[in-house]
Amino acid sequence: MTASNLRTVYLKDYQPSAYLINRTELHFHLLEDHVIVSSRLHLLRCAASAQDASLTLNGEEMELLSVSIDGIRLAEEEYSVSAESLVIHRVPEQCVIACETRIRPQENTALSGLYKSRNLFCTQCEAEGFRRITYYLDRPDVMSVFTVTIEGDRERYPVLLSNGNLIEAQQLADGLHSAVWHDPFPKPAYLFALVAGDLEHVEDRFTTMSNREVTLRIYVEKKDIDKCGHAMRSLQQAMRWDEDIYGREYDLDIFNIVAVDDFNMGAMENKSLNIFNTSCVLCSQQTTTDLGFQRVQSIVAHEYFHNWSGNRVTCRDWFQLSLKEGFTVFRDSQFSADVGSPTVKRVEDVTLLRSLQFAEDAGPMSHPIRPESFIEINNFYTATVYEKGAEVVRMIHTLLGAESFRRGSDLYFERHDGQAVTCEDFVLAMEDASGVNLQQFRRWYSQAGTPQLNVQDEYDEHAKCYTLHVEQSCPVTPGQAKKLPFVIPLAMGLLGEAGNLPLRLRDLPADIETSDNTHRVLTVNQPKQSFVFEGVSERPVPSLLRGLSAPVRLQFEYSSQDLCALMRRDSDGFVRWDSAQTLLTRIIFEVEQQLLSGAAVVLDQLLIEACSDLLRDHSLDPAMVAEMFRLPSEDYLAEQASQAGGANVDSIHHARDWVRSALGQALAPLFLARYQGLEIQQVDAPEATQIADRSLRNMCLAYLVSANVDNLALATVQYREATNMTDRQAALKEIAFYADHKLRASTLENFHQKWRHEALVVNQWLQVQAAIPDREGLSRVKALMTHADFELGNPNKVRALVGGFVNQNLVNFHHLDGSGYRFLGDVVVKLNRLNPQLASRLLTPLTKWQRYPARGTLMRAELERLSAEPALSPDVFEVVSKSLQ
Ligand code: B3K
Ligand code: ZN
Repeated sequence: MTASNLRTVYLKDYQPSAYLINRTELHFHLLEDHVIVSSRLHLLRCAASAQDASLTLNGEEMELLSVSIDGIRLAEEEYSVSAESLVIHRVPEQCVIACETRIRPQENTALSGLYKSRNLFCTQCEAEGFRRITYYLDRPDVMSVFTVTIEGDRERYPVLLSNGNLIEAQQLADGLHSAVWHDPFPKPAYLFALVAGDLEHVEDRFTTMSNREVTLRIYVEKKDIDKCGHAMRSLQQAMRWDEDIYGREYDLDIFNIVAVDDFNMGAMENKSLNIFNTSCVLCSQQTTTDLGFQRVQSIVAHEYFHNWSGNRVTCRDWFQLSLKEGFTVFRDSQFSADVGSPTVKRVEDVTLLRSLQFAEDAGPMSHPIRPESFIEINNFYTATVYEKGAEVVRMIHTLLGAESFRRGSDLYFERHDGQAVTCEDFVLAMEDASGVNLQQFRRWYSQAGTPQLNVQDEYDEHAKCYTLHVEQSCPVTPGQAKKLPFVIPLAMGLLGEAGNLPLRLRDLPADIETSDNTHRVLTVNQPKQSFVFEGVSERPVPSLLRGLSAPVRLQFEYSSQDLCALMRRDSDGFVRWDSAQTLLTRIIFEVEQQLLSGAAVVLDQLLIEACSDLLRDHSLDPAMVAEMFRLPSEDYLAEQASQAGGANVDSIHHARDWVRSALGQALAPLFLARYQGLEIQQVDAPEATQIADRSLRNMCLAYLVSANVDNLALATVQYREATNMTDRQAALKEIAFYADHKLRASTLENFHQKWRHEALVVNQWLQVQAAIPDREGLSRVKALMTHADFELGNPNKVRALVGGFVNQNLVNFHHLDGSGYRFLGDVVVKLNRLNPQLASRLLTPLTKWQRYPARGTLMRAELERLSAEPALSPDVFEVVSKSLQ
């Protein structure tokens, strides 16, 4: 693919399809070096386009064996085939088009369409993978009822699965067998799935709210059959939750999940046949960290929730992707908050949003949650579409309130069941059900960039009046020079000496009452606005943007004392954490300056005191204490620094290390006391209290080791005696980062020996090593790429090792000799041929060249080198060319 034959697709060009496919019949004959696919498409021309009788079907990477209309084979001059389509010149208004094609899943390294993951046939069709299976109208607004027959070798592929219900299974001659699946729900091709292989399954049941019995199955390789319990429980929990909170019931008698090793992302919501990356299903205390368990729970729920938000109501076109993804991420984070700790969940989500999405919004790929154009849609499964999309739905929830929001979602599902719709339809349903006008709010869908809120305050002691002056702005983003004001819900409170103050807002209609009179949500919708509070008896510290009530950056001149006050005493748990983060970030930057200028460096006494109180207070949730001690990542710090002019990775790294070590030293006895005091009982599956205790305990360990390498003795004992992967991996990381060469090598070797048969644990082993920030960083990664356990064809391994290096090992990736950039460029060149989606995702760190003044030229040079590569995939081409603009 070269730039010349790449096409940009625009939202403004959307046209409804000229044809419908009411029914789709597929037959797959699975063979060892290819697959024969026969299709029968029941086609109907829409009246509006009756003048043109030609039909263009999408199709890539396949060999057409025959095509017929209503049983009559077409002659060669009646159709034309290109690398991307099959054009049939004359098609009757209603007919059955039948195609026979040959595809080669065994050679499909892009993992899009039908491919082989080891001995397993499986599919990934979203966004445009179905066109690599057969010629089709591969667009989400063409919805069809599918009947699928799969025929294959009985021994090699005893399990044959597709969407919907199994309606027939047959033993055939020559060791073959077949299965016929029928899905009664019309669906777009991107939700089609097929699996064939030698799998075992666990089975359980769910009784729906209207008393229907649903069979639930999780299919995995035999060796993993004991690792499915957590995913199964999560599925049942999610099904119940969706009934309770959204009134959504499951609609078929069977729901299957299949785990595959080679998968481009986490999981896929195919109708009744979800396909998952093994990393998002399999769990055991021995092999999976607590974070891993939580990830499985939320992804199982996410994919299940898509059954309504995505499948029953789907997207009209791919520009509307956030319609299903933003909404479903919002739903899965509500679920995780409900079944766990809401504040911890919010902290995790905000951390992700700020480090990934804010960075994306500030970079060359910045786009609104509903993009206006793309070259390759796979490049738009982004933090913006997913995470910012979820924030936009969250703001609607805040503005409407839970009850009206539920009425809005009921109306949306009822109005659009079985349809392919737009973001506009979603907003309209919310407006219609609530009576709230969202006209100006809609700008969140069309304007890119992270808005900035500048807040100043003023206190009139005499009049007891406190005023917040709020100003909003939004930076220029590619193609969008001018922005109009957003609607920004600003959740807030005011903190006084004895706690949060009651709020009396001047000009607020008397009838608006909130249950908590110390908490309000202000609506910011002008470029500049002032909010006046009356009867404020003392000068308060404002507690702003509680829960990150909008995806914006907040600027307020807090003193360190203010931040400590909020951190200790605000009633809002999120603001307490956020104030700690702001303070830590500020201190790291101060230390960075002191280290650079050679000035004496001392740790702020205020911070030490506030942190020591946190450690002493046993009434606090240990998970929150751990979060408050978690230093902002180097990547996030670099992003913050770039907002203020530019980032220096090396000095950020040293300053962050210095702060951790100084804080560790200042509070060593307290860290040790908490470390030793948190004795954790081992049970089968991790419970919330255990997870919380473990996270604080391992945070204490990290500070202790930073303070004094002698404390590695604690890590060594913990590594040896750990009864679960969370503790073992935490200890391993400390040893890998800080131990001498001998201890590091022997521990890593021991870990590998013990776990080399568990692919997912080997990935953790690769990832830990990829992130070690010592001088040998890059050579270690290069050596590991030749290790027998590394495979470039397996996305999990590439993400662990190469992704771990370029995203987490900043000092090595950004080495001033350019070797890190060259390394990434070389990997991307190889992957560009094998797996373009993966290649283009790995490139993200190079796109941030504007952040690093001293390195920008080198980073750009690597992008230039890539842009000169022949045969760039559309995926890589789009990211490289937009980054160089
Ligand atoms: N919908 C899929 C993502 C598909 C990505 C295609 N490149 C998983 C999810 O978001 O649930
Ligand atoms: Zn999704």
